[in-house]
Amino acid sequence: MKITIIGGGGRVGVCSAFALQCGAVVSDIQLLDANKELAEGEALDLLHGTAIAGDQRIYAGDYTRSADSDLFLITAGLRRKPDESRLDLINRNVALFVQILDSMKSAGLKKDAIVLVVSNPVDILTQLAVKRLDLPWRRVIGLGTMLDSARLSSFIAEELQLAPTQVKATILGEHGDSMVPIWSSASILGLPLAGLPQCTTAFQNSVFERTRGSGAEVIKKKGGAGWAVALSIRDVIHAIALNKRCLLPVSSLQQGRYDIRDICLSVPTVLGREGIIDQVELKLWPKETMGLQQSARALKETLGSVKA
Ligand code: 2OP
Repeated sequence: MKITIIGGGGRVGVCSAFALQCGAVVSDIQLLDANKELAEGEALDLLHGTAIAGDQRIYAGDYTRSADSDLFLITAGLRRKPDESRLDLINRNVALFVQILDSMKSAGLKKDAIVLVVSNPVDILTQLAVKRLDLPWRRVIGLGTMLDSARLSSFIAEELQLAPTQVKATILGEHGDSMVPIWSSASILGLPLAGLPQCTTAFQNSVFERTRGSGAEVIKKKGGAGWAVALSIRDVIHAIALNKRCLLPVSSLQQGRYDIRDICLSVPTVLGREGIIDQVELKLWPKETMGLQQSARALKETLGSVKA
């Protein structure tokens, strides 16, 4: 499976390339970046490790070499300033994102190509991609709340001194301020997390607030996310490459689950080789469903102000 990373010279793009190299599932990783020299340097550095990591082809390229890509990973974009919300970022990123989509189209895409959007605000840009790429909505996916769910699970494990891989806490909705923690299904060893005495409402609120603010926290401390977002991206790409049919909280154009439609946000979504197989309306607490619908309203309001 050939992956072309648009923004491949940037932090998220490079970390994703490294995560995919270590995962040794995809066959080709092409780095595209406005800074050609940087993309070439990163591709060279990664190439040096192919004799150790696995038999993959890793190279810097350009749009003319991307028409045969099975999956386009779009990580290019300007980063938020620490005090800037993702949605504020939108107008600074829309022009760049539209240019990327148009370059992909003019270079040509395979009819079964899949696009994974990471650039922020990811839900809005995913919707833009559906609109402009003339691809079936099932082939355009946003990273959505994958990273938020990983952050929440990791913070819970750290605070409660549990094994992080055994903590399953999901966030749905917007990858942004209106994201919704799904405590009704949070579990450890498949058992309700709420059963732990330390997992009080106060604990839940504080660990969620930390999660919601951690994108900005990482930006403030080191300029932007890289490692955990790359692992989230790797999991989505491997779910597609290996036709896993697993359920992930990724963003896509809603078709009516939870009574939400015509906006991109994250609901439980079955992923396989053809992209989105299904969106699943798993039962939530009433306040969680309302939170999801509020998230949809917030995103629709913003979408209305986007000039593209
Ligand atoms: C974050 O939350 C990159 O949007 C991503 O850090």
